[in-house]
Amino acid sequence: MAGCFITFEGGEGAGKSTQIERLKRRLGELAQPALVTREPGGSPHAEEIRAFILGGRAKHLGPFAEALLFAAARIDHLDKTIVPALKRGTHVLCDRFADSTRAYQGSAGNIDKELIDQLERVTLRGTRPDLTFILDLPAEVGLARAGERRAGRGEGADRFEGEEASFHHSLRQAFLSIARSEPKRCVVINADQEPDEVEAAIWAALRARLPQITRSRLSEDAVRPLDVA
Ligand code: Z5A
Repeated sequence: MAGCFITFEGGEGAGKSTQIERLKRRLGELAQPALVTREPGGSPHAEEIRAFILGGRAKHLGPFAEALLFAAARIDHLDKTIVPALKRGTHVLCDRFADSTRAYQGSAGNIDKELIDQLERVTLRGTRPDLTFILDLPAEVGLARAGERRAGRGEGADRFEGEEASFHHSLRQAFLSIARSEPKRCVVINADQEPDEVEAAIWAALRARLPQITRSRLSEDAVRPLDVA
């Protein structure tokens, strides 16, 4: 594909949205087109499924049925948003993707790994992230951040934020285990530091892993006519 597919993963309040916006801004300064999207959601039908799951209406169906709903949303998101953007050369910065199903429904929800692998294969149909940032921090720190933000907005906890502390601890281990098993794709970032420091760590990793997108397209455009001449 012409664009790069970059996903951000981690527990609640890890700072994914904050860092995705910062990365989009940096890429914009280099004239690298980037689309910000999220899961569950990212396309009109997937957003409907998001509201259903995060509203807690699928909880009684159990983790496997929830995994199927996340997969259904992901299929629409891939077909309507992600794949078309990558094909036209736009980089996709996605807040959560298939690793969240592995961590939340697979590890923390106790679904057999082979079943999750099979579901992932039929859902993704070959479209996998080029790079995944796993924003790592103690569960308590992330939950406190998410709680503060919710209180500021007058909102209550959603389906997953309301889970017990042990669930959130096992999530952290699940994401770290994914990173260990796929070191070429995944980079673990210490998210328990100032936003500027997290941003710098992400940029350094991006320069090392996908250097082509950290170069300015403006200068490429500027030299092209000379090359032709
Ligand atoms: N889920 C699933 O179970 N299976 C799946 O397959 C998928 C998802 C795809 C989506 O929730 C839920 O769906 C999620 C997993 C599940 N569980 N929950 N809950 P969501 O999209 O509503 O929420 P989230 O993905 O967990 O994101 P978040 O809680 O909004 O956090 P974030 O995007 O990582 O963080 P943030 O919004 O950038 O920052 C949170 C607050 O911390 C905010 O006030 C910031 O200003 C502050 N912040 C950010 N960075 C820092 C630093 N470095 N220091 C201090 N404060 C900071």
